[in-house]
Amino acid sequence: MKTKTPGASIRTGTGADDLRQAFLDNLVCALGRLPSHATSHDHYLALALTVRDHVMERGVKSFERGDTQQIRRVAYLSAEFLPGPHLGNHLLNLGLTGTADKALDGLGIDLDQVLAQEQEPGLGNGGLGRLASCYLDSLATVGVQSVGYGIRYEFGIFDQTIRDGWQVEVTDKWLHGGNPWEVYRPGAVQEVKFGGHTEVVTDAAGRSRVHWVPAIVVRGEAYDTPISGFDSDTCALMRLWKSEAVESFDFEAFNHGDYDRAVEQKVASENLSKVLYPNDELHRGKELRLKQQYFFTSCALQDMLRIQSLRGSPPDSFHRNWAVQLNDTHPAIAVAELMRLLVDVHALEWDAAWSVTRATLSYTNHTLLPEALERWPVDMLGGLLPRHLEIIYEINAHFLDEVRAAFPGDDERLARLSLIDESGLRYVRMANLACVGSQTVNGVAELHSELLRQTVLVDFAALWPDKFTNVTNGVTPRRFVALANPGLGKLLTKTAGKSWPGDLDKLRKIEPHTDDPRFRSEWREVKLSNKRQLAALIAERTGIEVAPESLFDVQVKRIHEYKRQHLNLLHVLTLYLRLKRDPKADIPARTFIFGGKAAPGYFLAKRIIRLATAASDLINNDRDVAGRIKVVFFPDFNVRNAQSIYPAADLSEQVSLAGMEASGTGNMKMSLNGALTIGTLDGANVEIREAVGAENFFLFGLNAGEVVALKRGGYRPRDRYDSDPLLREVIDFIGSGALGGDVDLFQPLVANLLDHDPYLLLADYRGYLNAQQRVSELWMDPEAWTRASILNTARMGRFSSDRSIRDYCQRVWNVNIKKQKK
Ligand code: 6GP
Repeated sequence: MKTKTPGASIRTGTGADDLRQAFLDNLVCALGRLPSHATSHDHYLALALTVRDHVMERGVKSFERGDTQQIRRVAYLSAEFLPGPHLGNHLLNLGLTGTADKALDGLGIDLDQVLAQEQEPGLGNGGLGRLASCYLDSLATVGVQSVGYGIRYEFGIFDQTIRDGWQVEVTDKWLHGGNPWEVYRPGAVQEVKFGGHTEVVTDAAGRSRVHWVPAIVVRGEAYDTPISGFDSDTCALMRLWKSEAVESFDFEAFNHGDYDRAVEQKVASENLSKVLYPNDELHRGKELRLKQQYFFTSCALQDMLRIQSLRGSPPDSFHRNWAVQLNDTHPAIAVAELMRLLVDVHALEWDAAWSVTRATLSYTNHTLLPEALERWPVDMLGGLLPRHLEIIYEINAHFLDEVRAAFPGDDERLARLSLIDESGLRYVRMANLACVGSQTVNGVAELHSELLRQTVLVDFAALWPDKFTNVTNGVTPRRFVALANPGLGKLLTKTAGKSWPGDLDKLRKIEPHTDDPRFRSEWREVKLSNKRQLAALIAERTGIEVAPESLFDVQVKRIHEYKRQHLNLLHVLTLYLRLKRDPKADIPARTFIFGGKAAPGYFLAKRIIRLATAASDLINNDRDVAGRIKVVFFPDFNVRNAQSIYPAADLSEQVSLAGMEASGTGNMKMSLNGALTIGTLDGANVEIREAVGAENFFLFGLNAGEVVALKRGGYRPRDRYDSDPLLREVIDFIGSGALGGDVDLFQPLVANLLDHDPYLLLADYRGYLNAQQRVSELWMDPEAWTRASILNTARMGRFSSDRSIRDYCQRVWNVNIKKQKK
């Protein structure tokens, strides 16, 4: 019998008394804790369970609506998610922050202390995973039915500590204190096969079918985390898969006393979802990584088929039930897996299945870095997924026929487009597979999408120009402004009304106040207060005292040569040397703040961290500098720490070499919080500069075209060094042993810059110094600086992830947005 979900239940009353009662009930009944004995962590768990009830209720109702209305749902397949702490964000979205504060206050409990207890799920490396989480937030907010499918890694990204100036990786333990947000779904278990061989069999209708006889089968168990939307009755679901053995142990081996073998299978199966791979080169060609990708992709597609069959919808209408987004190529095996499920399991004919597949999938590319383009050795893929290799070959055969028809006699083009790289050891090219199997292909900023069409995917763009589009990234203003920067949030609400978090173009309304001296001074007050808070946190985490009145110059992101943290450090050290030479130099006080993790196996990135910490030690303790510049390496940059750092930034460093950063999203978060950007024409910087106005952005450096031309013409970094005394001085200083006390320490960095400089730091050095000089000059005029800061925030509305999601709905998913108000 079908029953309707009930209305508001007694557990989800929204008054302070209701919340307090539910909180106490959870403390006692769900956690078994006496209020008098409960710790802050118990309080966190009890409040989380209380808030979860509210989110769940909305989730169930919105899911039911999706079923009755047969709405096309969006499935966002992503190997990474970085949601950040949930509790504060849910309270904000539900409009319950004040109520919860009051409810706890009545019990003598401090909400902030409770919020501080949450361990964030670090299930991603950086930009790509955080974007996935911003998108779930926005999907829920704009009212799109959606599921984010991924992996429930037992160990996420490592925690970073700094010891003797070096990054030390510490195991992440996000699940140790229990995870109150997730719900295990026994009804959604899936089986995933690996290895073995295929056979041709005759089915009941007398047709031949391919049957895959696997060597092993693994269970995928679903864990659901609801993601609330801002002022919305729709919830998104993050459904993460955990791998388990089908059988706990092998009884036969057990009975023969072979205990190791008895549990071998179990251990191997569970290893699948054990750990997130850091995004360095080491994962290339790692079999376990391919297993992870197939594991979650297969679980997701099988789950989608299961859900649609509950709606009574047949497999050949899969594309009408689901729009599936491939977040980079990590889930690209979906192309072959969906074909396998439709043809082998659900008995569709090849052509029909292919139409369905292509009408379902779309692919987003997130990087042009050649080393990040995934390809799997044919033998490895065929060994793990024998049926998929057959399917890939068949897709390729059809596809290459199409290419031959379009470009007769062009064998080189054929070789480039082929799903199989045959130039040496044979590989399956995952980006090619994703392009062929998708309806739409997009990059993540205008420049990036353009470069995709001109370089990495140029042959696909020639073949199918209409397949290509752009969706510029966005960020959620809920977490990154309203939650992270309540001071600014209040001022924005006072000036622009309360709807801005759900309608970010409303920020335009503050623009007329730009020249109001009172508004400016309130604006400065908010920033200063954020900087005081960050200064306190910096003192707590690093022992370094910084002046809140100084210019906070911030570069926080993954450490990578192309992002050029070392260019920033060249500037820092140039300033330092200038101050040493000329203690009276007119340099306004600055605090340089760095943060970010280096992939554990990335040698030069780790040296760059060491250079930052060495500069920090030297400069902060030099009496001649007397605190005029300070350098901080803020350890363990993650979502929670980011929320403390972005609101305090005056200057946002976005200095990647043009053509390398697909989009960037930290650039958006800081500008939205009133920081001015110093940056190159790279990724979304181009569009941010257009939006905020060129006069409110410090531009420098080569553009993408000039980079290509310079490299083609034979770039010689040593010539730059020879011809620029300032540059020579700073590079010699780094190599001198004055930093870190060891002459050899930075030789690899110096040699890299002088002999290769693949990211053209030396070419951009002068332009960067000049732009930094302009920064200092503007900073010395606080009124002008404040004006530019206000305009940055006012004009960033289009970088809300809500806009990105609307773009996807229109250009990619063909999904209507009907926001239902509560
Ligand atoms: C990142 C890009 O480097 C960054 O520019 C972009 O903003 C972000 O994706 C979101 O689109 N890429 C990755 O993190 C990655 O792993 C394979 O790409």
